[in-house]
Amino acid sequence: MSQNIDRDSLPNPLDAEETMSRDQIESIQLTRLKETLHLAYDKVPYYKEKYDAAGVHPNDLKELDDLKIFPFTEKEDLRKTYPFGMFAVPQHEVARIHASSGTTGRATVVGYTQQDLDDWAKLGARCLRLSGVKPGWKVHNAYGYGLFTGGMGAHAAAERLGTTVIPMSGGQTEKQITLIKDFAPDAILCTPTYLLTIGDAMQRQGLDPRDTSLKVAVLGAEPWTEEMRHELEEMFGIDACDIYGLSEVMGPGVAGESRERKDGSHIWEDHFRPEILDAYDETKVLPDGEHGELVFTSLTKQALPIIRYRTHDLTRLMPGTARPGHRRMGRITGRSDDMIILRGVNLFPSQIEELILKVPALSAHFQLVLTRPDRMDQLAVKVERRPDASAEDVANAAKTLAKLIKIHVGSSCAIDVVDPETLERSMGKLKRIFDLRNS
Ligand code: DLL
Repeated sequence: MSQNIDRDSLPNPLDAEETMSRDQIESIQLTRLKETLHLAYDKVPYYKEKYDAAGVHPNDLKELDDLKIFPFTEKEDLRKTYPFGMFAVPQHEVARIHASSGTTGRATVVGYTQQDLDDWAKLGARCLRLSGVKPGWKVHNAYGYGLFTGGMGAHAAAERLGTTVIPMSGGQTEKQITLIKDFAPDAILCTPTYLLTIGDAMQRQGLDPRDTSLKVAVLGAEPWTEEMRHELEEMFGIDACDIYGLSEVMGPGVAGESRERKDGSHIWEDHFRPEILDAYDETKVLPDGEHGELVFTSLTKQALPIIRYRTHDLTRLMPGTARPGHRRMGRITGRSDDMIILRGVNLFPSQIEELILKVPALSAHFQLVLTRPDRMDQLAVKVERRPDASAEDVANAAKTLAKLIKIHVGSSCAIDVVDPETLERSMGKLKRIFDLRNS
């Protein structure tokens, strides 16, 4: 390459909205919320019918708090109107379509105008910048390209920031490693469990992941814990930051985390209005700090305005820090549809991940297997031992983990410590729960 310059000298200005005060943000939110409600009501018959049936009208919104009188939108609404029934613009104005396959039922289809794509890239770029990625850096993108929003969403974000993007996509782990060695990227974008897969595969090849050029990883698309952050940071000698998003609301980039603070992801509130619902009573909107289900309303989207969309992700809202006008979300502790109810006790895979990583002989590769022998639900935690753990370490580890789960989660379960490399590896979003109760 000819003439390399000092990359730190490249301009990297914040968007004006990133530094706005809370009052300024809320004033923008109110204006945009009114516009969005009118757009949905006027252009999407499904919204009109729903609002007429509920006896509400966009003009009923006088202040931000009035949002709570409007009905929710669910994934099911998008399924019912499959494929394009909730689009608010004619098809020729839709510049791109993505879809999420979901595990059950029809795919949900989402669309973007050119302006939507532009906003998406801008917000994704804000996230990467906040996570320490700089213009001029090389960015290895291992989110899957295609209908999934991860690949193309992260790609556009990295391009917008002014980085050199390596559009590797997910899978082909050996090739990922070759490119990381040869192209020497500064940052990697992928799911946390896929970064673990890459790190493991490097170690198997006799490479130390700490020797790569990587400085930052921006990880999301699935729940992960502080313990997993620590694991990956130690393994690669990097800073690992969170990025959050979902296709129905936009894709990756709805919220992003600061490299310096690592204190949760800032939601870009000039484009989205978040709410937290009581997980047991959906009519109750909870105050900041309280834990419940995250709900989003888009404020600028043209092709697919989405009002009070129930994410089923469980978290809480906290005041902004690195970007004080924009609130942060805590880690997603689980999805309400990923919750296992085991003999009356609720538990999430992330709770088990947290406990497994407290036991030194156990690795972060685990699965939860549910069965129902004799009509009694049973949970087995299958977890790989670390390669250097002795037989004695393993025996103790199983007992320790069972005890930790009993104390912290409140249920008994079987622990099956298996050899390294025996559980299926993640290539993107990892499936952790295997429910064999009805098979
Ligand atoms: O996963 C978008 C995305 C791609 C986000 C790449 C970040 C990075 P969906 O396939 O529609 O979109 O899945 C959305 O994934 O409701 C959460 O349950 C989960 N999720 C996404 N980001 C995070 C995160 C993309 N940072 C669903 N932490 C969401 C925890 C996450 N869960």
